[in-house]
Amino acid sequence: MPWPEPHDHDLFTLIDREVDRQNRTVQLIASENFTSPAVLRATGSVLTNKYSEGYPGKRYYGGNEVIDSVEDLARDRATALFGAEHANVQPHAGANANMAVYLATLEVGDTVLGLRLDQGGHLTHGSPVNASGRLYNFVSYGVTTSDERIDFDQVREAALAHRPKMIVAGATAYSRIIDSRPFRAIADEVGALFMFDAAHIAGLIAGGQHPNPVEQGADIMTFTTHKTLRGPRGGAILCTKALAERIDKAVFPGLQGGPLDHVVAAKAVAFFEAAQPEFKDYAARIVANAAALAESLAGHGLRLVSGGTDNHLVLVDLRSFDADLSGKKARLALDRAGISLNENTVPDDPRPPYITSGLRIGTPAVTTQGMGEAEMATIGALIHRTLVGRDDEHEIAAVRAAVNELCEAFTPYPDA
Ligand code: DSN
Repeated sequence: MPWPEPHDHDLFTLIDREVDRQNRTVQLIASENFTSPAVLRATGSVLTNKYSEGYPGKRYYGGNEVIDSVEDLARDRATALFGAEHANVQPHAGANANMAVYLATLEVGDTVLGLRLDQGGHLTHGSPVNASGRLYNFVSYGVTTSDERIDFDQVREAALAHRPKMIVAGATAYSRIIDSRPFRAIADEVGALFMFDAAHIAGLIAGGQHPNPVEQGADIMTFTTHKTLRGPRGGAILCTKALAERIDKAVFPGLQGGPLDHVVAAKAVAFFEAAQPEFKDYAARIVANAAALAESLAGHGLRLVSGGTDNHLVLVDLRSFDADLSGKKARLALDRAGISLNENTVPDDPRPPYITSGLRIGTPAVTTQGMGEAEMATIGALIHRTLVGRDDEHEIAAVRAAVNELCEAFTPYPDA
């Protein structure tokens, strides 16, 4: 075939640089992970060439006999992994999965309850700058001021006052277990649908570390496949049989065009990997590592929102540590030191979302590369050292050297 020659040096040099960055620096972004070679292989396969609008057995294009089997395999593995009645594996992202659910179940202007952005919720849970907040009447609930955990009194009061058509649970920056049962009970009391956005914790659910919202009565569970679940970038929806047709129609043709078949295949690989016994051990190690990191950070005088963690992330409130240190300033200093994480709002944050007073720190990726509790103590100390020495380039360089040395023993892609 007339493939272009010479090799695209510019682009592939950039990819090589990114492999080097991932190999030599510490990845603590709570929503990131390292996929397996099998997931990478499926993502880079010729399935990217195919068009397959529709669903298995009901396509608008020919030549889909293999793709049908791939998508069936992905759907069957997803339903088996979470004990769901139906799966849609086509959403390109978690945001698309959430928007498809709204499109399937709500009319424009309908009332929905969701966790407020600065309390740990996601943009698609009704933020005014997101389509969810512009199209639907989202009413927010939050966390308590006392223990910074979901305030179920607030959820129930808001539900009784506003009679929502749907209640959305789930979070993007919340470090505690979310019990679906009180949400289910409140939804039943007001006749609302109950959707759980498990984008962050899908891998912890699959690995038996967190309760399964499907088993606890959620009508719908959305999730992403690339965070704790360790698959390719993408989203998925689980639902009851009763909602299946509406959900499928909302994903396609409602919201998206053709599915990304190479990504659907890689999702199937990730579901297979997550069903293996060793994935339970992996999920347990993510949680243990987050607890160890929390202990180290708290030991260095950093305040943790809610006092700690039950999942894969820690949310640090920097205000009591250093009133001048915003989340953004801290993140930029840590970036220079080779530690990647993100600034994040903390509950009732006085700073805007692009500055923030907090840091969100996650352990899925470092756990995948084999780091354990001893390394979490080291990373906690290096984060503290960077925050204190953020204006001293010698200190930053010293931390970066220590990070590089740590990563040498845990290189995620040594053969890349
Ligand atoms: N960007 C994802 C996260 O980091 O949590 C959510 O969209």
